[in-house]
Amino acid sequence: MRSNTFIQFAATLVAFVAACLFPAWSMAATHNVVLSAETLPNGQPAYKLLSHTSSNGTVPGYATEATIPGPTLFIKTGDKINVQLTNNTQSPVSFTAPGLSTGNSALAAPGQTKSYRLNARKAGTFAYHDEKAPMLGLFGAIVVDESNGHVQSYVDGDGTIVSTKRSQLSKEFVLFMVGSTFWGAEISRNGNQQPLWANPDLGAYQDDLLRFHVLAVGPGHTFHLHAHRWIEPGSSQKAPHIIDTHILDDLNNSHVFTIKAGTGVGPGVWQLHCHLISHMQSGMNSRIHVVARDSGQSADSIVGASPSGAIFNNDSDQPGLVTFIVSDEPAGWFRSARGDALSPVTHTKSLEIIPPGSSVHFVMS
Ligand SMILES: [Cu+2]
Repeated sequence: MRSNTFIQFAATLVAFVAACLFPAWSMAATHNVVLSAETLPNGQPAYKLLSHTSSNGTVPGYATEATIPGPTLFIKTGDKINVQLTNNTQSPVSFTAPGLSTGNSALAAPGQTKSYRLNARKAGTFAYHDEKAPMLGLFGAIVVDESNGHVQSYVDGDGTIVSTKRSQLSKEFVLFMVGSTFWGAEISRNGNQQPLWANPDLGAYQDDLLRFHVLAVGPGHTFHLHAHRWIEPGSSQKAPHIIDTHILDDLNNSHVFTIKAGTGVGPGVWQLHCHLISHMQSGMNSRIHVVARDSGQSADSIVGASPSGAIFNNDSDQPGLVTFIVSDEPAGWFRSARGDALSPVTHTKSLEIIPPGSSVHFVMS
């Protein structure tokens, strides 16, 4: 009895000391995230968020549909994530987040459900994706923020570096650079997530604080945004490098920065693109329109072509997008992502039928 009391006292003391020394750990949350993998109307696979519960209670407002990129998971350093993935596609899929995963990478066969575990030991934005064919659409971002709420500082018009909290951000953009396309998502100030699909036109009011999470899946890219400058992550606080271009040189790179929209340049339409000229010429181009708050113009982002948009056999008011997989397979080297479903009608997997105004996307892995 007496030794039990001592053990309880010692355990309480250890917990108290740990909470004092490592406050982030003591506030760490466990997240249970339930996902499915779905096939979008154009044949591309995508992750869909079914539920997210957190031991600290707060979760974002997710899109109700399967999206590319998949849902953006916002967590804090020290948090744990349990992911349950159900595969509703016709091919095996998986879930991995290099840098966060704790060694599990089991494939879920069609119809199967698998579980994965992640630990967020350090702050940053990390890609999660399918291991086998991530470039087709099964990818998304996990944002691990410091528990004190600080995010990347921004550079003001006069060159001053201004420290920033997440609560000050007007919007956040997630941009995946894949093949010849930017895949975008927007997270509003209140946490609501909206898919922006392929090569969207981003929107913001002048002086809005915007955080960008730029990630690459597959071969590397060089991100460049016109008219804005930001701090190179990891450069010294005293003499930070100010940049407007960043190379993402492997599968799991990410680049995160905060800007003040239009600072030093005013309202305008600014291009963002891959600086590898061949990628840019192939379509890896987007833009951000920055409008004055009193101009009466809309600061809403304009969604790009969508895998759920109007294409043959899929009616929609949105502009559609078809995707071809370019491979070394004899005869099938140029195959629509929905080639299996389409070929009874078209008698080939290499033909797509689209209305004017649609987009065509190529994936070469
Ligand atoms: Cu590129």
